[in-house]
Amino acid sequence: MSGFKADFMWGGAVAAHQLEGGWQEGGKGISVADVMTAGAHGVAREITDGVIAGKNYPNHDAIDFYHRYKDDIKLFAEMGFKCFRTSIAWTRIFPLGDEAQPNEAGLQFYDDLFDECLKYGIEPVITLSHFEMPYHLVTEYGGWRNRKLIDFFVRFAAVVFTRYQHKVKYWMTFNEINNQANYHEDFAPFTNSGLKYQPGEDREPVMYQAAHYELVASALAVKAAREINPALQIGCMIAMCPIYPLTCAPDDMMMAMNAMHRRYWFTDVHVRGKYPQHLLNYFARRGFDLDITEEDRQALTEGCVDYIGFSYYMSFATQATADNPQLDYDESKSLVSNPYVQKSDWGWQIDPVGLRYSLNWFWDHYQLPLFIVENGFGAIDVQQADGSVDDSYRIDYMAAHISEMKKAVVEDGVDLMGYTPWGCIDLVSAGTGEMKKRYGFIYVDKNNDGSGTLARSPKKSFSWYQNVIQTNAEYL
Ligand code: P53
Repeated sequence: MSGFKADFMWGGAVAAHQLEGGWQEGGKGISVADVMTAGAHGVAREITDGVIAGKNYPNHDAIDFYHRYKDDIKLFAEMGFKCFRTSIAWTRIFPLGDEAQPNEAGLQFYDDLFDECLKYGIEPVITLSHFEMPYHLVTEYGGWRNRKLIDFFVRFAAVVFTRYQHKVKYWMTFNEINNQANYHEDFAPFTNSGLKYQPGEDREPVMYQAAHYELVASALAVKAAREINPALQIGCMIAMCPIYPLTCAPDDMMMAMNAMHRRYWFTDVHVRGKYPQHLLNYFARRGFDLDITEEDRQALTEGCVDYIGFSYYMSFATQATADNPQLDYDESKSLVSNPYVQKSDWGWQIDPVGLRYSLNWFWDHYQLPLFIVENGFGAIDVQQADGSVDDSYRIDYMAAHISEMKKAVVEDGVDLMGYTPWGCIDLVSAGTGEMKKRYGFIYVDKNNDGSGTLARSPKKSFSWYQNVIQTNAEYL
């Protein structure tokens, strides 16, 4: 008896902009991902003003899934995937974002892609906005700081819900909507919300305003989905990095609690349809005067999500300091290294127990079905002359995480729908734009500089994961 339900959704996860390529094919418009150059660990990706000739934009061609998806899905089927999480590139459907009519070539592409999945009994799980909003909405409207984006997003959502309602049951609205809690850096505000800040601008209230419009848009999309087809299941998508206190000093504990409040209130609004009081009090203390209307509040209560999708890669730790008497959390300054866990080459803290803790945390707070829609180990893989890749470290990472996930289900009674490890085929890293930060069960011959044949080959983890799925993780 394995502990996972018989219909547990084992699969893999990707996002359109990180693997499709074909950035100008089929009438696709430019997305925010198309104006981000390649960076590295410790070197931020540059966000350019439009596409500038001569710069390296890794998402333009990515791993050419746009042309090779049939072969790739065949490999996913071989591993035994029950589901495949990807996103719909908004710019394939509405190239600029503000058009009245969708682009048929883009809609057709996803029809074909979903048909290919369904041919093998693989259920598509779809994110509507995964770091790839139309760039035109940034230049013309200022991104999500503009209320008009609500209508554009809801139009996009309604078009794809209507079109794919008989092919896709499980959806998520905004990928890792809470990354922007880290508003001091440029990456998350831009990828989440298309926000570019003026020098000296007070970033924090702008982030809260953009997130509010997104939460309203998400709620209206949920409402639209229910009207289109009540069988559709719409989730939110949260980046879960639980924040531990560095010590058991009471102030460290309070600091960790405040940090959790600041990073996870987004879930409260998605699930409960209203703002937590601690955040309203914080807005008042800071004097943030946000545009939140009575109509918005009503929309939020009518568009609560059906399940919680979340990513889990690592845990964080924090600590109270004398210069922060209110114990306010600032993600760019408040995190400390956890001495009890190891780190990946990119500094991500490896903490399988944190996954069990996170599952329990979500379940205790919200009592909604949970779906781990990303988890995995970004590492440098070395391909041998015979094409093989021994990624035993990835197997170790995943085995440890699946084993903790099993304890959460079997021992703690958490309701878990499925598990889709991130980057099931090597793809472009979101954070750094690198190819060499790999997550896949399938190696893709492509390098940071864009060279490589794009050939696919299974790594050691491929048959390992195949076995996990086949046995429903009975031996982990
Ligand atoms: P990369 C930060 C923290 C946790 C998850 O990330 C994050 C990020 C952003 O880098 O992103 C998610 O590629 C995201 C994926 C992304 C994946 O995690 O930076 O949903 O698009 O690729 C892994 O190693």
